[in-house]
Order: sequence, then C-alpha cells, then structure tokens
Amino acid sequence: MKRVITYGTFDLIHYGHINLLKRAKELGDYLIVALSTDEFNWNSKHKKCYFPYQKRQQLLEAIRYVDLVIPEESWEQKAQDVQLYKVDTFVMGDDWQGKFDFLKEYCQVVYLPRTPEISTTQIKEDLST
Ligand code: C2G
Repeated sequence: MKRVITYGTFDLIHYGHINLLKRAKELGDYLIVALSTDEFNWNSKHKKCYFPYQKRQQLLEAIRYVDLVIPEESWEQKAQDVQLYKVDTFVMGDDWQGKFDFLKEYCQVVYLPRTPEISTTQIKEDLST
C-alpha cells in the first residue's frame, strides 16, 4: 500500500483544496491529511480559522480521497510523521516549492500546482465587501 501525506489548514474548504487532495490520493492508495490545529494556526501561522479543528476534521473526513486525519501541532513534526506512518510520498501545493525538500531523506517529495484563482483569503475578502 502506497501511503501519501499532506498538511494544511483547510479552512472554508474549497475546490482548490479538493483538487490538491484528489491529485495527492492519485499518487498512492492511502492519503493522510495532517490538519493544522487551532493553536498551531494561531500561534505559528497567525491564521484565525473560521471553523474550529473538529469541524475542519469532519469536513475532511467526508472527502472520498481522505483516509485519515491527524493533527498538525508544530512545524517540526513532519519527519517524525513520515516515519511513524510509513509514508512513501509527501505532497504539498507549489506555494511551498522547495520548503520541505529535507524530507527527501525519508520519502518522495512532490509539489503540485495550486489552483490559482481560489483561496480562503479571497473567499473571506469577497464575502466582506
Ligand atoms: N491549495 C491549492 N490550491 C489553492 C489553495 C490551497 O492547491 N487554491 C493547497 C495548498 O498549496 C496546500 C493545501 O491546499 O498544499 C492546503 O492549503 P492551506 O489550508 O492554505 O494550507 P497552508 O496554510 O498552506 O498550511 O505545514 C504545512 C502547512 O500546514 C500548510
């Protein structure tokens, strides 16, 4: 079984996220999503989520491409996660191009093109006008 992992906040989940998750799953048989906790988002990414972790987890677990959701609590957990979950491929959108190449020591590292025209920030801005 080929295991894939990806990381993110996935707040106000949209088709850009779905495109990423779909392509990530196509790289293997089992997709793990490490979902940023509310604390990690606030303390380390300075992001305030619209939906709390449990709701974002519920939404992700309803997506056909997602097999397991685990918490992302720190920037430093990726190497441990990849080894613990016996991951073959680490996937991120290419806005992170090169940022996680250190994981090549443990697994394949793939950056996929983002869906350009959509973002959670854009959705919030559009709704606030
Ligand atoms: N994404 C995408 N296209 C978009 C928006 C997002 O492909 N239009 C991808 C991002 O590149 C990322 C994933 O969807 O791979 C999740 O995006 P975010 O929730 O914004 O995640 P981010 O805040 O980048 O957190 O340790 C890594 C971080 O947790 C990533």
